[in-house]
Amino acid sequence: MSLSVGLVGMPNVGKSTLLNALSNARAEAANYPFCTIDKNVGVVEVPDDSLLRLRDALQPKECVASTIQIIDIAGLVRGASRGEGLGNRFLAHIREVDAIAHVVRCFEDPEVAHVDGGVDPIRDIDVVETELSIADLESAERTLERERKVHTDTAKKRVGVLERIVEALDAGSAIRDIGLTKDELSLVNDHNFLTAKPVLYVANTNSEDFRTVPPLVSAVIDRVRPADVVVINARLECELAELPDDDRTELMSEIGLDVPGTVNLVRHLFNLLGLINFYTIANNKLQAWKIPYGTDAHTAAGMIHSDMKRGFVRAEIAKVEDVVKYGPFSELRKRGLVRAEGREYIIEPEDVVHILFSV
Ligand SMILES: Nc1nc2c(ncn2[C@@H]2O[C@H](COP(=O)(O)OP(=O)(O)O)[C@@H](O)[C@H]2O)c(=O)[nH]1
Ligand SMILES: [Mg+2]
Repeated sequence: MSLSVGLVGMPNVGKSTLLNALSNARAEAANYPFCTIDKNVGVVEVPDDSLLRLRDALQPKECVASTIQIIDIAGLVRGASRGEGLGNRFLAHIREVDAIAHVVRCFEDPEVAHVDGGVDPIRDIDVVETELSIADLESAERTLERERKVHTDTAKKRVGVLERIVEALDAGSAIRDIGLTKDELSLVNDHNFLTAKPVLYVANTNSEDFRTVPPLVSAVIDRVRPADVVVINARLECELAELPDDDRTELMSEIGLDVPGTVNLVRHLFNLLGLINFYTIANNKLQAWKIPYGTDAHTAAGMIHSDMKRGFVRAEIAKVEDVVKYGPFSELRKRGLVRAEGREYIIEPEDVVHILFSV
């Protein structure tokens, strides 16, 4: 399972700089609109305190964190839905991601050109969201026209949902905000509607003091409420990433950060994707596995190995805290700290999982 977040936004807002800071994948950061024509992909480890605590306690030979993919999608401009600025290709890339991190420029810098005049994150948000909505509207209307000529029950249901979608988009709402049920959405989501995807906003600032919120960022927070806004200084994060540990800690405390902005961002993206981690320990290997929150033990077993799903007998569940305190499962069993659960058990955060199976 490879889950991905797309960095979406106007050109020159700092998307590639951000991906650089986030991963080793070196996207080219240049002061030139459209410098990223092909999508750039970074694979980022999910920062995970529980995994580190388990590692310190168990000292396994190998420790594997879970990862998410971050895709740098080239800048969107006004008119993208009509094909401006390589628009349709960019929109197609957004269609493939599971969630959107909408990067907005909140930094002034005379050296960095702005495609639409001055720095104005609210206008930028409007431009990008309008383009995504128009793309969805066109695709919904096309399908609606086609489905109205079909007279099956499913087609009728699809028409009902599509009519609500068209009405909402016409009124300026995003599909994610109109309260469609999962079933309703799955009836029509072969389109991979852009405005149905979960979104958070990344306010890229020049700030060197994260104890206060710059005015432009406040404006963004007000504009997008109740969506999540992550404040970051992408350029500074690139420098942070290259510093030796001591210097990094010192700089972070100077600017008022408890953790690097990149770590904070990836945590928010992980939540945005609706994921949690569970853990396995086997053959001296400790591993974190990401799953959508609400996944049952049987499905989770299948992510580890298809045999474990096929031959599933039961899942033994312990808690991270107990493993950290008392050590491996053999020790926990003696203390009555291991629960046996069946295939329907919903995996919870902080679960350490041992699947019993027989094939
Ligand atoms: N001053 C300042 N410049 C930045 C910041 N983030 C990115 N830039 C610069 O803005 C320009 C465009 O950044 P880039 O990451 O290529 O933008 P993209 O088009 O959104 O991918 C580059 O010259 C970056 O160095 C920032 O936080 N502050
Ligand atoms: Mg770029």
